[in-house]
Amino acid sequence: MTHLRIAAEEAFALPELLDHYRKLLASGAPLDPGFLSLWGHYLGKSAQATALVSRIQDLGEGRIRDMDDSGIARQILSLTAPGVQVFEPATATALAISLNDQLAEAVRRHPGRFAGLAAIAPQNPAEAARELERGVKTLGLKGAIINSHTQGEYLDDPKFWPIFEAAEALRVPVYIHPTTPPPAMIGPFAECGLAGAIFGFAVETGLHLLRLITSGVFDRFPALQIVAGHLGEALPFWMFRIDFMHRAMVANGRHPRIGKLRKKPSDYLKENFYVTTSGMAWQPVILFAQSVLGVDRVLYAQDYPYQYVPEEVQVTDNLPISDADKQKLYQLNAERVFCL
Ligand code: 1DF
Ligand code: MN
Repeated sequence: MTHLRIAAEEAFALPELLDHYRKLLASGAPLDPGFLSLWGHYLGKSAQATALVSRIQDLGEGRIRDMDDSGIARQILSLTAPGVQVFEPATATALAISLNDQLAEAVRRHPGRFAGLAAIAPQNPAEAARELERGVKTLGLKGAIINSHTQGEYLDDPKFWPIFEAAEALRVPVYIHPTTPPPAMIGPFAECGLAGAIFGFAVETGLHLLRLITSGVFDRFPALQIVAGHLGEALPFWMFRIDFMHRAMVANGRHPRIGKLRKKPSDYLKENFYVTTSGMAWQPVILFAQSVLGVDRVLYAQDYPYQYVPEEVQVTDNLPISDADKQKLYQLNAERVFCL
């Protein structure tokens, strides 16, 4: 059986965003060291950086050729990290609107090959909620992309909850994609070169996802669905201990912000999260995630163009699972969560 493969965490950037990044890098203002480590590198002169920056801006024939070469029928496109989240609120909000318009245009040109998530600027939560609604209702986008923390702030802060309220009402998911740790966290990662996709991304984003659970976001928004990459940023591996320690901390009142929840932390992970295989083309961990979250909660992603390996789908094609479960992984789970 040949599968229709949908890839759910596929990055793009556009000249307008990269121009803003260049301006920020050249501004002489104190820069987030994580941002500098990402875009100081990619907008530099190395051949690897130039090739990536060329691929990431292609929303047409070049990208479709790469998809054909790697067996991908359709990409769910999302604005690359850190999106618009590093700018001041007015700039970020306006930029998100413009980039979403351009994304929707690319999807209209290639409706069978692309779908997209709306970029939003959590810096202005009310405007972010409004842009998510416009993105879904007017532009036909399929959810929101948020590249983890926004200038050191996390979405468990109730000031951001208008975004979750909108997502829940629109019945669309929020994809929480990694970025580098914020200034208060990055030091010990950056000094040894581990702040990026190699490890720092997952630590920071896993923390972010867990904060959503322990702060009670899903008791307030029980229908909210979060999509996380990299097989849940290691949270599935931690579930037993998190449940155990959460129970103990609630019982002994050890911290004011670890309080009683309606369910166990692992229950929210199973009921309010989808995880994708982005960057994790490795059978043991995919099978592990399926075994603890269920085959309906794990979907395929490639992490194009950052982790573009043309023959990579062989790994998932060869998983020792039924064709029916493989179709869930490649196609049906994505169609359900993104309402394709
Ligand atoms: C990297 C990887 C950078 C991913 C990303 O955003 C990113 C990287 C700037 O390797 O530097 O999204 N990724 O998701 O694999
Ligand atoms: Mn990614």
